[in-house]
Amino acid sequence: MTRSFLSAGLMALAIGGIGLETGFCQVKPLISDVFTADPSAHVFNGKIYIYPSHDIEANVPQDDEGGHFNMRDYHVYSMDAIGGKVTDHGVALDLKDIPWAGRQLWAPDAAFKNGTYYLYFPVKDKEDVFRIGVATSQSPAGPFKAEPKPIPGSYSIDPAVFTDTDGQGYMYFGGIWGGQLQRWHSGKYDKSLSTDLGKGHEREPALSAKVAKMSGDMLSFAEAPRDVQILDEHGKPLLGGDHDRRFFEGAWLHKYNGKYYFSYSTGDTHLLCYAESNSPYGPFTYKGVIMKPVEGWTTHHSIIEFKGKWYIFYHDTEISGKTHLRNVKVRELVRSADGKIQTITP
Ligand code: FUB
Repeated sequence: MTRSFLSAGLMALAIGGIGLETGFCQVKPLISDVFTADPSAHVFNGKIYIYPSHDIEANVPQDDEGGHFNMRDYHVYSMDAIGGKVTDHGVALDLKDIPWAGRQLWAPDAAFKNGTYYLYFPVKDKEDVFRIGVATSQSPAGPFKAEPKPIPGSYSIDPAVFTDTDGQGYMYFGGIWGGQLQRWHSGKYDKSLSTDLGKGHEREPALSAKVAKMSGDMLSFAEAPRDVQILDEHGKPLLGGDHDRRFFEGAWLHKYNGKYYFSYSTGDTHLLCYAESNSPYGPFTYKGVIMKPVEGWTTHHSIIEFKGKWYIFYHDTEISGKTHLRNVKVRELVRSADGKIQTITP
């Protein structure tokens, strides 16, 4: 349950290495008694809360759609300090308590508004279509109670809810391949469409993550989801064949010095990248790689500010060596004076 997370001396060197690529820092898993992944971190009431996926060995054979990621509940974790004790608050939400859910509780996120905490989660419904649900609690640690239906108009995976400085919430979501985003091409779910990487569409604009403004009660979308467009250095949309830069899954949004930073995983090329905009809706301009590939197929992260420093939470497969049994980690995110994020080599 409790781990200190790094080899302090080495990490201090890495943190001090502004302007250099970090690559020599040994970061330990934050949690080692269960497998955890996709960590969405937030600061609530002066503490860090982590909302990860809870990986289990469900003995489902690996398939192309991620059937082996067959998770059944969520735990919430908290920390008073980076490097301090990690507290497991127990089961925050169980699949059996979500009336509309079928299988596969994937990467969640959380938000707070007007005294209520919200847990957002993707799960396949009883027709095996990913939808995004929401559950509420009076405590950031849960337990959370799921709403009886998924968020109307929601689909695909990996919700990330960003609350702007004016209090307005936005949900970023979507994931290609196992996340089913390709099947929503027409606005309706089309099972006959392949979920692969869009062969034959390499020269077309890449599939986008989605963003929607949240309603005042944070339980629904206030508008139809829009595309999160990512442009290259010439102002042209990234193409489907640009596998090192285009969006795949695992969206996150943070604000730094008045600018919006959209970050995401490139999936099959295993990078965490980021793009910048003056608006939460984008368009975002591609800026670079935040983290090179970790051990394991998936890579997924969140970024928070805590006590004046910025941190990236992410996962790898250090403990198990298996792609569906992951462990979360944290390390400092370093920027140069112009806001550029330094690439991390895990
Ligand atoms: O944990 C299941 C899926 O793997 C997540 O939803 C993706 O982001 C990837 O990390």
